[in-house]
Amino acid sequence: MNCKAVIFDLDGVICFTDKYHYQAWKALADRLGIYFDEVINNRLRGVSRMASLEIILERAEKSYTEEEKLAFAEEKNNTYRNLLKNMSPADLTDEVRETLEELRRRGYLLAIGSSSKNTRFILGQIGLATFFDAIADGTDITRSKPDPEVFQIAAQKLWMDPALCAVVEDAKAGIQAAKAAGMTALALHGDAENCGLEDCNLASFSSLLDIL
Ligand code: B16
Ligand code: MG
Repeated sequence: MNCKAVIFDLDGVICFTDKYHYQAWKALADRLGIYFDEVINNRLRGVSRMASLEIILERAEKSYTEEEKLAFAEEKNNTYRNLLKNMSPADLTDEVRETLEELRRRGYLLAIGSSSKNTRFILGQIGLATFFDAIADGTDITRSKPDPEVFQIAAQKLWMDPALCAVVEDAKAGIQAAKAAGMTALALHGDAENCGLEDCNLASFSSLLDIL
């Protein structure tokens, strides 16, 4: 594989903030009396906060104004950020940390490509605030995955040809985004696995070291 840079999704790949997203959306949905479960939650992976809210509101019995929706999104984000305060470097697995360090030793450029506006806060919590060569996140983009924008910006920040970038993703929307950006798409966990668009399924995070 001709690859010089690896762009990692954050939520569901580097760390498991997905359980906190679920808890925070569930609290909001329960308060509003809207049915929400883990299956619906899977559709939120890699999707922006407002687009996630729209998916949840598909089950609502009334419609809400834009102002109300913005307030709901803020309420969810406040709950989510409170949960993120519980995270620490212990939430980064040895496997992920050692694999990242080995990739760096082998000379790959390493970046984050996440839809989350909380990316830098999360990286700080798990001790990776200054580790990556570039970060492209929800604060850089106008369109979330499956649009390729976040990965294109990550490649630009690395000064790297997209064709030489591999993306590691847990969401089908992320695999679609990587392919649309002209990158190699590596699926790990989630609905990315066997979605039919990936170039390769990773058995584990550390199997990156065998594939690259
Ligand atoms: P925030 P990723 C995505 O992160 C999450 O998978 C998705 O569930 C979330 O809605 C999105 O970030 C926005 O997050 O509300 O923190 O801005 O998988 O692209 O790293
Ligand atoms: Mg993800």
